[in-house]
Amino acid sequence: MLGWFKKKFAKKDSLEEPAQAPVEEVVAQEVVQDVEILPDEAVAAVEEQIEEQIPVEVQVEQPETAEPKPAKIGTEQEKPQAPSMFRRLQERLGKTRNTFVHRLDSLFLGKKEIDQELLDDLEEILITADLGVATAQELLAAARDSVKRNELSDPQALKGVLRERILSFLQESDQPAELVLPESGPFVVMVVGVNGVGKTTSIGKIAAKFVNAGQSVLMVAGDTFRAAAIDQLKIWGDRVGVEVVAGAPGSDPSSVVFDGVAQGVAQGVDVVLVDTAGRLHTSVNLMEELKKIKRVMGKKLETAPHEVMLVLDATTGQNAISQAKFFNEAVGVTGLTMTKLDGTAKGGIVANVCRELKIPVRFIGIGEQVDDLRDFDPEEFVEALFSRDETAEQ
Ligand SMILES: Nc1nc2c(ncn2[C@@H]2O[C@H](COP(=O)(O)OP(=O)(O)OP(=O)(O)O)[C@@H](O)[C@H]2O)c(=O)[nH]1
Ligand SMILES: [Mg+2]
Repeated sequence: MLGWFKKKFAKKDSLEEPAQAPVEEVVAQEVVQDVEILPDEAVAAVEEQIEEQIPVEVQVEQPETAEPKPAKIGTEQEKPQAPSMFRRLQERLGKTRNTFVHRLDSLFLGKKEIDQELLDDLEEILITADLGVATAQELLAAARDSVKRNELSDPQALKGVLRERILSFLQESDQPAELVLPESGPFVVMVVGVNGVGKTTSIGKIAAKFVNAGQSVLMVAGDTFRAAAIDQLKIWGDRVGVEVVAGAPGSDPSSVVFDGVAQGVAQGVDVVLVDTAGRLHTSVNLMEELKKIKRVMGKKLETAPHEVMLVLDATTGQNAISQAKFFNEAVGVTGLTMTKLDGTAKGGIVANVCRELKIPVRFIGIGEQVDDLRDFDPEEFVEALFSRDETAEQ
């Protein structure tokens, strides 16, 4: 099943070819510089719960794939010869493919039967790919079962079993789009997550998706903690042609969000995307602030937010699970965006997150360009992970 974006909004055309990418180097640099170290005293509640698990330093690993020079939106610049969307996904998942699927292939190569040694090696590969211990055990149990029941003797067939199981984990957390989208009025998405995971960038990319699909969008700069955070969202607003509601740096985020939702309702926009801080002043509890923001937007529009989207950085591996549990407890997470899958060999975390949390993954980030945020499609994801390279080249 497809997520709400692809089901309801995506124009068919926009799924075939990537939109023009407006990421300007100067902005990318600014964003990188803008990432700060999480102060020890800050986000006290987060630290209490997931101490030593939050990434204290954001490492922006550059994808290895050479990218065509991005074009700006609204310019006549020729579109680069983009590889197919699927091929690109496959390329960007390259690190995970190398440490997971390619290792599986080497493991099975020349093996005629499934023995204990093979299962032990398999376990190690599954855990290295960050599928998580429990998920890995479940996959192994499924494999052992099949072997016991004599359904499996060929190691290559075992790969098929793993693939099916992983797909079922990804599909388990999926849900119909209708459960999320409002019957009328703006669709309000509150975006949360610890610092540096890619909230603001993802909001910009999601805004671009809606704009491409012909929807009217408003973005709200609910991260008032740093002036640079407001500027960053405004830059995205300029790029994708979307208005940004912002207050003065240091102003009360809840009141900015209230005003933003009010403006969205008054203007009758289709979508309101609310950015929030990943950290706050030392004296302020982030989770309490987020709860307040959520409450306050509900005062303006009773059903809002329709989606509390947690952004998780795939490079943080298993910490993503703890973060999700913590945010879920505080503000009730209804959808996930997994960013930076291009920068990690641990892409198995997506399956682990789906299995552990049962919260649907809406989008995956596979790079820094505007079209590098992909609607999450479990079947496409599994296919991109498991298929042979030459399949993509056909
Ligand atoms: N390679 C890669 N980089 C990404 C992806 N998503 C976001 N980034 C980069 O991650 C960095 C942090 O992104 P932001 O959007 O500023 O993160 P944030 O969560 O808003 O951070 P705070 O506002 O500080 O809490 C930026 O350099 C982004 O370009 C992705 O999918 N892949
Ligand atoms: Mg931000």
